[in-house]
Amino acid sequence: MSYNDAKKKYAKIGIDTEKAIAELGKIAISLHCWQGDDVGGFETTGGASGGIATTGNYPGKARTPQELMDDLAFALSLIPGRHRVNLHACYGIHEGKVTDRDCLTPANFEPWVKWAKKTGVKLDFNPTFFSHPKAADGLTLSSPDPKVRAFWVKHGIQCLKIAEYFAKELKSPCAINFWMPDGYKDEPSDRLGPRQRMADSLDKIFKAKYDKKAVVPTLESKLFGIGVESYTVGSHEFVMGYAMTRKILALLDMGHFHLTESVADKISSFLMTFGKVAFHISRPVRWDSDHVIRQNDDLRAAAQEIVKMGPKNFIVALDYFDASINRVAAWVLGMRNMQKELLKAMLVPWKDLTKLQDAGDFTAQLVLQEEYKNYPADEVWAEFCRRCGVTAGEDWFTAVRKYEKDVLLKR
Ligand code: RNT
Ligand code: ZN
Repeated sequence: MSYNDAKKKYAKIGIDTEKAIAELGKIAISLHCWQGDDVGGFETTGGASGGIATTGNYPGKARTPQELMDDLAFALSLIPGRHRVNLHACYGIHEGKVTDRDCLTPANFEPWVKWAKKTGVKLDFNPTFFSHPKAADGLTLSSPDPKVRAFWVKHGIQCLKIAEYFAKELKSPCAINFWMPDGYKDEPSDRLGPRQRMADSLDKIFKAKYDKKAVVPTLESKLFGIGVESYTVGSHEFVMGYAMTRKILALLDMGHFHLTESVADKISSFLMTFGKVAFHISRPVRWDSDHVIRQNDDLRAAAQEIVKMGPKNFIVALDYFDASINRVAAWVLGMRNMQKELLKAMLVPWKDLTKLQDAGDFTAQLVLQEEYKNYPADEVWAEFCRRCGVTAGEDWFTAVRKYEKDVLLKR
């Protein structure tokens, strides 16, 4: 079937594929730099800690800022559309001695801004409250030690400045996401104190002066992490309460809930509460394993909600890290899968299906929901890719294989 045939078939159910292609082209997804080096960063060679873990030892990981920038640029060349890159504070660039987290400044990120301008991407940001000696006991903003808390508060404030610098330089608001691993392995005696301390620390951070139009803080909740199985300070309820009362955004990570919970179902309520929803698109397998996202039911359901509620109301960032496969392929596949699901969601006549729902015709609703899954979305995807000058099918992987041979395996 050609694109024109597909276009006609969709027109019969009231779908304008041209509009879908145009809409998809407008959606910028934030590509997470940390898939490129297993959440390593440029400060230590210690690897990730703080309740998150990468597994696998696939060759070719980026070891320097230049390698990570090159890999990211190559990955972006295989992804249709214009996107964003999401940096973590531990990816600051240091001449000689490493600047500690509480003293990071925009200067540590100048080469990234230069690179972003050259590559044509905007930047998002994250303070890094893990992989650091002052986070070794698993507590940062909620630590009972006021000195530790003060250190991390300062880190948060410095990161707001860096986010503002990104926004101004690149002329695009910068989302800055706060995720703290704080929690306890075993049942704590006091569940309230750490949460009060964390709220107080966050208040101190957000009291700092920053341009509220340029910098968009988001707060990410979590159910549990490795080593902090019994209690997470920044739980879902904590984050909802904090974000609502302080008027910042809450961030949903698809791996941070019980596995039988539908994260997609939370979106509409979040939208009603906050007006905008921030997302970490991930794939938990049995736990928050951060596998590369696939075109599965969870991703489809999330994409459908994003499309129905207006992509402009969402901050969509990817968050996974698989060290057992080619890392560039992991980026490209994940981004393309996200885009494919968004496109498929745009090619469903939701208004008509809603009429069936409201009329109580659940048989027709079920039948059509299933039948529409087999409509020729692939042809529309191929046309979108063609117009973006990017390979539509699996041939992008041939380019990755070549890059692996020529660049990655030589590291
Ligand atoms: C961890 C959170 C967090 C991190 C990144 C690296 O469980 O999902 O978002 O994955 O900040
Ligand atoms: Zn996350």
